[in-house]
Amino acid sequence: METNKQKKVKVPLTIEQKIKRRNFISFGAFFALSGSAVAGWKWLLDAPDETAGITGNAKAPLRRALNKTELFFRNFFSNNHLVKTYPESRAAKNIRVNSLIGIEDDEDFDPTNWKLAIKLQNQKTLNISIEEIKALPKTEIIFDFKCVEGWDQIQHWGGVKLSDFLEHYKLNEQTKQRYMGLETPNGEYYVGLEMECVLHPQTLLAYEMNNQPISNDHGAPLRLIVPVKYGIKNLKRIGTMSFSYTRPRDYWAEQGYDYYSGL
Ligand SMILES: Nc1nc2c(c(=O)[nH]1)N[C@H]1C(S)=C(S)[C@@H](COP(=O)(O)O)O[C@H]1N2
Ligand SMILES: [Mo]
Repeated sequence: METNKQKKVKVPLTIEQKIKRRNFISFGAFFALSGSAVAGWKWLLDAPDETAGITGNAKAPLRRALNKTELFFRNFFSNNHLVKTYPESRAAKNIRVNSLIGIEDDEDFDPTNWKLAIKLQNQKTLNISIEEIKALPKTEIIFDFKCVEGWDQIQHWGGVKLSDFLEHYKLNEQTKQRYMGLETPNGEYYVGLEMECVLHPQTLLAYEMNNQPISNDHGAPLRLIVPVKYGIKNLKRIGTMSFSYTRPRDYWAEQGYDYYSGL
């Protein structure tokens, strides 16, 4: 007996047909993916800018993502890890000079009258000379200094541990605040640091580079050396120090760079 049901026979695809089909799938996937990439990019471009404040110049969704990654890495690494150190023989003889914001055109700067000004509550200021700072116990560090612009160099710095300094001047009460702000004497370059990083055992108020007093270009008479951060946070020629519960202003964060800038 015959049925009118037709039997379906699967005809194997020819090579040409197979190629055609694969081309179709891969071009389809390519256009779909690039389409969504363009749409995503456009969405980001059209997104509102973040409210300029302590950080600036980024799209709001991008800043949210940056803050999330920062939180992740802060929990993951924390400011408590020690940065790798090197023997003195590895230290560079010629230390690279990067930017000179707040140093270069400061005709008013007088090295003989320089004092570190520590801003306390009630408008009080504590002024400390370089001799007083040099009289405190000295610590040296040889580590790989890293600039966000893509260079690094093993450098040798000497000075007082910032935590020793704060303890010596009985500033423990101030360190209960969450941040420290540092600025050049003319206020043109400024950074903000979380207190864990301020109190980190490798953070120095440095007055020596390769066993010599720091030269002007590198921030004489006193600069910050904070190995757990990128170069941008290592302020040269400190003029003022202050404490706060909220993030202090930060030169590069205002330009869109990461506020935390940790390593
Ligand atoms: N006052 C001041 N400090 C500064 C800068 C600056 O322009 N002005 N540049 C920062 C950057 S981006 C880096 S990488 C280091 C470079 O320090 P160096 O010039 O001693 O190598 O200093 C940091 N501290
Ligand atoms: Mo830098």
